[in-house]
Amino acid sequence: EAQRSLLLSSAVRFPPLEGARLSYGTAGFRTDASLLRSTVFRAGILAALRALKTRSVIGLVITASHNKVSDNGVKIADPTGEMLSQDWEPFADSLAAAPSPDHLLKGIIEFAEFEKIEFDGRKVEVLIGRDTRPSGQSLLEAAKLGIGSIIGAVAVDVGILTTPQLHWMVRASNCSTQASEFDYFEQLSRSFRCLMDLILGGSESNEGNDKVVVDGANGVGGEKLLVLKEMLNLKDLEIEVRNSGREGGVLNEGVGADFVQKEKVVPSGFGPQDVGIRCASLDGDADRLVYFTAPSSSSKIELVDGDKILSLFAVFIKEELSILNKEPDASTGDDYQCRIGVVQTAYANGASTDYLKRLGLEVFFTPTGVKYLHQKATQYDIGIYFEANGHGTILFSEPFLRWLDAKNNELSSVAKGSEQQKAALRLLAVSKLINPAVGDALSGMLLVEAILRHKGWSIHRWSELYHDLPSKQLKVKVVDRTAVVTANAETEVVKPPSIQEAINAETGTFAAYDTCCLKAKYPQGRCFIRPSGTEDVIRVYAEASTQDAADSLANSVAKLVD
Ligand code: 16G
Ligand code: ZN
Repeated sequence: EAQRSLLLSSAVRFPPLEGARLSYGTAGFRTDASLLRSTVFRAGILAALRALKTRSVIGLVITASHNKVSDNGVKIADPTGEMLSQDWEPFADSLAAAPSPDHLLKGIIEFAEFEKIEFDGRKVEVLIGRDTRPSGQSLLEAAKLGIGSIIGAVAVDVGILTTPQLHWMVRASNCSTQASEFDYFEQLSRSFRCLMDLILGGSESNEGNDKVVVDGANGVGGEKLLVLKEMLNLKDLEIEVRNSGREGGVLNEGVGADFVQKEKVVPSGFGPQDVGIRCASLDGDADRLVYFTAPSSSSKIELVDGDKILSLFAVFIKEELSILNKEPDASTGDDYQCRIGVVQTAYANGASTDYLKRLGLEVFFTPTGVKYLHQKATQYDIGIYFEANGHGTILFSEPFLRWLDAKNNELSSVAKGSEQQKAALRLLAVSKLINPAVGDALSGMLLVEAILRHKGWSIHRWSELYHDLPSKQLKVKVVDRTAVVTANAETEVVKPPSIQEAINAETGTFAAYDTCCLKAKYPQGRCFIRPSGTEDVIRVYAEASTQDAADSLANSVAKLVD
């Protein structure tokens, strides 16, 4: 009864949205910030219920990532730091859509009964983090009230954080006592220094290569990187941060990883003075990372995207594993069949997939959205996942890490200081450096820097791992994006039925008996369409052996959708 009246009294303060109906998409709820208060209040209730259900610390992040500064959004992090479990998404949608406080209350009671959630007053915490958007403060208050309207749930404001920091803190809170932002920085800097100590001896001279310039998207990432840099106190790597937001630039406006990856031009604040220098760009909440170099003549940058970061990580991990498993003289006999898997989406450049397969790796495709990639990656001993847009990380299974630890202990008595033992230590350091909850631009960047240093590679050498196939992305505005339904990790349209045939005909995917006499319309052509998870559009992606061909394929398929 007390619970009912508490909920009703706060719910009346957050009238539901008229008209606009939000759904908990790939990135939670996201829209213009002025429309979000009621939704964030309800997301607070959702997070509190999730905390009661799991009896664990839950996270609530207020961010709209790479979207414009006037937008905002809210999403929930589960106890492991992963995205909210997908079976709760329909409930999130119905909470957000409840037309009145009474409906809201009724929905909550029914769901709580169904999920057997007990309101026994035992204390559970919800950590609230937010990005630098000015609307964050008022949405934070709405989230607090939502959480506070569930008896037993306590809102903990952890301030302005990158999205991956919040996910990391939720995960850490549920398995250790060291879960503060300071602990996050400590862990990153300790494991990075450890990794650097293990590679310095073997690497070639790195002259001219000891600097990286980072575009902070005028968001939270630049500021946090400056803190991390202080703690790292590096002598052999200079990190210069631009667009940290301190200079007054606007969040994501002409800056940031999304802008750089989509437009293929330098972000503002970068120019001819940076030719030849390794540059990196974070997105507005620092969960995406891309690298690039400034062009000397043409206006297009050389882009080193998520696929190439993935490839760099894969090459390195594979090499370290083979060092670890070679050297039979030092071998302790207990071999472990480590399953490495690489997870990509259909947006991955075809050249990257070919390259990874040539390395002998198992490559798996999932639909777009971190929750899908992450889940698949957990099925391997070492699962490496990345979206082309720069979001990704490496997951290590518990059994593998236990084996690695034991292996390292044994090696330290029989083969102390050997390359084999160093490989074990390097892999252990990587597992501590990389964020196990979600893609993290800061930890990802430190890992890239360490690997480049280890291999003595410039950004050009890295970029030359393979050559991207020319590609083109378009979006077509539609009234109802749900009319398009896809299968096979979004590579095939199943509804409306005729579209896939038309795409095949356009791409030149003929039945086998045709290929001997017909020349493919687009050599290396590949094209797919999918409904966006964040906007009312159908996205078109095309790839072919030349830019003109990719453009023309994308254009003709876009016409099919219109
Ligand atoms: C969200 C997803 C991102 C995906 C993007 C696609 C998360 C945390 N973020 O930003 O992974 O690439 O949506 O957007 O899952 P789209 O569906 O509009 O193309
Ligand atoms: Zn982001």
